[in-house]
Amino acid sequence: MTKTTNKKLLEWVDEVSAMCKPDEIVWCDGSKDEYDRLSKLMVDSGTYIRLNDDIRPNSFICRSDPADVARVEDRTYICCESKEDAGPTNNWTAPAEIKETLRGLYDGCMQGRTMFVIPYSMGPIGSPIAKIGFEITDSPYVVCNMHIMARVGTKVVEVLGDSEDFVRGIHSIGSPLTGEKQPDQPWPCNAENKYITHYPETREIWSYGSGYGGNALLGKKCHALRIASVQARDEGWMAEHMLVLKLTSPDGDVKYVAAAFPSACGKTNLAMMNPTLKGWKVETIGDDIAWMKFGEDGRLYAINPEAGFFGVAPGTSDYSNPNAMISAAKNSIFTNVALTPEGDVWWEDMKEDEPEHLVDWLRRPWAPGCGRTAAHPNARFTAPASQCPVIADEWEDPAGVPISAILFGGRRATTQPLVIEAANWQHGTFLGASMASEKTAAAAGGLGQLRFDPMAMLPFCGYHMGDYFAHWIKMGEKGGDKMPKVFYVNWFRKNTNGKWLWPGFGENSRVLKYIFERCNGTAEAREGPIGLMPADGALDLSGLDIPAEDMAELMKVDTAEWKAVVDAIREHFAKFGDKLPAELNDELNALEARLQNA
Ligand code: TSX
Ligand code: MN
Repeated sequence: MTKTTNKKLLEWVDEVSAMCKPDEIVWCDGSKDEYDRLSKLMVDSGTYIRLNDDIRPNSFICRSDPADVARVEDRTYICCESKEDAGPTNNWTAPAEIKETLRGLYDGCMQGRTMFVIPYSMGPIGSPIAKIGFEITDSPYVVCNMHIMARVGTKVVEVLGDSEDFVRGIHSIGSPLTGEKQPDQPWPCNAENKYITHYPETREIWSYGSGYGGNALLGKKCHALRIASVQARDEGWMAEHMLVLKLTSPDGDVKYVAAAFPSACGKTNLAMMNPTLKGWKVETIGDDIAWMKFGEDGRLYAINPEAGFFGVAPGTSDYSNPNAMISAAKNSIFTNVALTPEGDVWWEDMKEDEPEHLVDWLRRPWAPGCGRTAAHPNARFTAPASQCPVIADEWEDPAGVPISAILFGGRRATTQPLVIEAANWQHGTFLGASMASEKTAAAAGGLGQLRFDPMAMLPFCGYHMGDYFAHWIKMGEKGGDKMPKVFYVNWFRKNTNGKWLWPGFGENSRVLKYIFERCNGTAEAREGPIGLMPADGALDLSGLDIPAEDMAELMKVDTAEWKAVVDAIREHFAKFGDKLPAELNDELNALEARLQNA
C-alpha cells in the first residue's frame, strides 16, 4: 500500500471509487512481485497464456475481443470549453456534457473488480522534462502493460509529494462483474460504448469501454501526446510523435536525430536500425514520442517519455528489425498474435517459412493457405526499452539529448524524392504541415490518393492544429539558428514497373550520414524548387549498385506533379481557416512561384 498525504490525489481517488464502486482498491507499487502476481491472476482467469519459458522467458500471449483491436478515432474526443480550440481535426463535446454521459456509464462499472491506482512518470523520474500522471483502471492487463511502458510505482508518489501537478486518468473496461456475468470473459470490454475523452484544460483523461493499446494505456497517446501537446504549447516546449535516435560517425562524433512519420512507415525500424555503412552506428533513444525543451545553451533537448515499445508485430522480423526481435525475446506481452504448438508466438512475415499449424488470434486452428491472417494486422508486442540491444547509454538522461535534425516523411510511390532539406525552420514547419502518405492498398488509382497527416500528429494533437502550426513557428522564433535542421525523406518511391527504387532499412544509414554531414557543414547541397537536394556525390552510394537512371528517378522533382501537390496542400490548409499561420501560406505561395520558374 502506497502512503501519500497528497490531499488532492486522495480526494480524487475517493471520488472515482465512490463512482465506480469496485470491490477493492489497490495502489500499484510497480514491483516485480506485483507484475508477477497480476500476470498469474490473468493466466488463472484465461486472459493470458504463459509462453514456453525455454523459448520466450517470462512472456505472455493475450487475445482481445474481436471488437476491441485498435484505437478508435471516431470515439476519441478533445473536450475543451470552446469547440473552436479543438479545431477541425478533432471530435469535440463540451466537458460538462460528456462527463455527465460518462458518469452514468462509470456508475458501478467496477463492481466485482479491483480498482488499481497506477502512479506513473512519463520520462525519467525527477527529470525536469518528465511529467507525473495517475491512471485508475479496472484492468490488470493495463497495469502490466503500464509497468513496461512507463515508470510505475511508489517512487513516483514520493517525487510528487503534495504537488497538484499530475494528470488524472480514469480508465474502465466498462464491464462490471456482477452475478449473471460470471465467469469473466478472457477480454472483458464494452465494445458498443467506447469513449476516449480528454480534458486538456483540467489535465484529465476519461476512457471507457476499451482495453486496447492507446485507448487504455493512458500514459502514451492520451497523456504524452494529446494532453502534453497542450501543456507544451502553454509552457513553451514541444510534445511530438517522433522517434529519437543517436547517430555516431566513424570518428566518434555524435548527433541526435528526431523523426516523425505517419503509421506504417517503419518508425520503430528506423529507431533501432543496423547501418550498412561501415563505422556508422545508430542507437535508440525512443521509437514513438519525443518531448523537447530548450536547454541552457538554447538548443532543443529531447527525452523519450516512455520506458518500453508498444510495436506492431506483423512485419517485424530479423530482416526488418532484428533489434526489436531481441527486445521482445523475453519479459514481453504479445497481444493478438498467433500461438505456435511449441508455445511461442508467430505473426505474418516474422520468418520466411510459415509454421505448419497455429492457433490464430481468434483461437481457431490455422494452416498456411487457409485464407486468413494468423495474427491481427494491429497485433502488438509490449517490450522493455532496456532490452533493446542498441538502446543508447543516455536514453534515460534526465537532461535529454540535443537534437540536430528533425526528419519528416511519408510513404510516397511517386513525386517525393529520397531526401530534401528545408531552407530554414519556417520552411521546415511547412514541410511538416504538408506531410502526407498515400492511402494504403485499397485505394488504387493514378497518382495515389494523398492522406495528409501533419507532423504525424493528426490523431494526437490536443488542440487546434492551426494553433499547433503557430506554436512551431513561435518555437523557431525563440530558438533562432540553434533550431534543428529539417529534412523530408521518402524510402518508398517506386519506378514505373512498381519496383522499389531505394533498398531502405539499413541502407537508410546513407541518408542519415548525409544529414549528419549537412549538420556539420561538410556535405554539399544545391537549391531546387521544393528544397535543398544532395549535390552530386554528396550521398554515399559506395557498394550499392543502383543504376544511375534509378537514382535520377529517385531524386526527380517533376514540376507538373508538384503543381498538383500544391493544389492538394492548398485544399488541406484551407481546413484550418483563420488559424493557419500566414507564414505557411507564404511558404506555399513561394513553392508555387519556384515551380512556375523551374
Ligand atoms: O521500415 C521500413 N523502412 C525503414 C527502415 C529502417 N520499411 C518497412 C515498411 C514499413 C513498416 C521499408 N519498406 C523500408 C524502410 O526503409 N523500405 C521499404 C520498401 C522495401 C521493401 C522491401 C525491400 C526493399 C524496399 N526489399 C528488398 O529490396 C530485398
Ligand atoms: Mn505512434
